[in-house]
Amino acid sequence: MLIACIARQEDLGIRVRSGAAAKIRVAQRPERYPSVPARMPRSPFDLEDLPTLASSSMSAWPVASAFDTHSPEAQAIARLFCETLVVCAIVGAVVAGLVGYCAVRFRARAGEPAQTHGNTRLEVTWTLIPLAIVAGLFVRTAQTMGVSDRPADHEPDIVVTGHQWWWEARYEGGAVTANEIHIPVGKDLLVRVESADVIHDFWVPQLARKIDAVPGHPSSIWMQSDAPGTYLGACAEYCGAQHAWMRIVIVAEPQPEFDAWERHQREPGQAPATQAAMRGARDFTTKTCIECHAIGGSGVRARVAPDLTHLAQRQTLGAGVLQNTAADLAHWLKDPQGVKPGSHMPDAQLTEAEVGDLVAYFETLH
Ligand code: HEC
Ligand SMILES: [Cu+2]
Repeated sequence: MLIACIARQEDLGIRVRSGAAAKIRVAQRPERYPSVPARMPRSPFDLEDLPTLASSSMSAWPVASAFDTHSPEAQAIARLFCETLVVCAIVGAVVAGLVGYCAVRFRARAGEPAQTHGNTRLEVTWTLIPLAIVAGLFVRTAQTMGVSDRPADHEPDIVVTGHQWWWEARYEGGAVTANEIHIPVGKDLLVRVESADVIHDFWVPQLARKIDAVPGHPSSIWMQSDAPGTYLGACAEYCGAQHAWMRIVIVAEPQPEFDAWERHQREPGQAPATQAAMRGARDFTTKTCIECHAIGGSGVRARVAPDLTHLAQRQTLGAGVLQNTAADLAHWLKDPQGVKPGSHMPDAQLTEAEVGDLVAYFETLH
């Protein structure tokens, strides 16, 4: 199956490399596929076109494993999965064994075999055993849900909203951020998950269960982390062109550090200090950016795009497609549609100088 799958990908000209940081790379297209015109936006995986992506995108980050759990919720789910797998493996082995046994024991022989009609004891046995297995799994599932899926009992600590193709996070205290969500270690947080457009799915496998973000129907999950660290998640429900670049970074830190971070997030954006940054701040208000983006303290309240008030503190741009460096930021501003084709960030046709000024301004937004 796996080999067939890899063979198929090779057939399509996609080379698969192994290892933790495996990346899928589009190699030469076979003749029978029409070649893509040079100017057409391509996938971010097309590393030849976008050399800076190769080194900086989050595809180089190891994908989090659902078995490397860091919260009681995730641990309960992983344990239930393993138990179910073991039970199913035993059932599979027993059934395969019996099929093999019967195939040999009752194979075709000369003459008419003895005819039997029903065996009550056997039939009761093979009804009761599966019933007991299913009942057992039901009880374990209900117990697991008691840990991972408790009902909400207070107002959410964080409201996470899925957008095509990024995540907005609003904290109870008023802090707002995008794609990178800080949490205090060891605290069980109630997260309300909403959607601004289509169905997304918020999934940080190491910390919590999966939950759909359904438009008009908020859902809640409990999420916590037992150790400081960075936990990666992703959108787990196909939601359009850039579904693959809808990553989540959860930064779990000790309570005092989290409190300082949250307090800082509530502060207005830093005023530009240099000439370039001042020009950048002006461009931000004159080049349509303020129609979509908010920078706290500048009187702008737009909510359709990531809040940029403390952009410089975040690790990634475009929900993981780039890292937040000056070079990648310039790349994004120059060509958002080349970096993330289909993204709702329009190409503002900025000049080199405008891009430089905006980068200078954004770099001050700590
Ligand atoms: C029509 C709405 C819209 C306008 C206008 C707009 N943007 Fe955006 N911008 C977006 C969206 C949506 C995203 C998120 C894209 C994604 O990750 O898919 C984004 C992302 C960004 C990011 C990355 C933020 C992050 O945290 O990942 C920066 C920086 C940015 N825009 C700057 C600008 C600047 C500068 C302008 C003006 C020249 C501008 N934007 C104009 C919608 C807009
Ligand atoms: Cu998605």
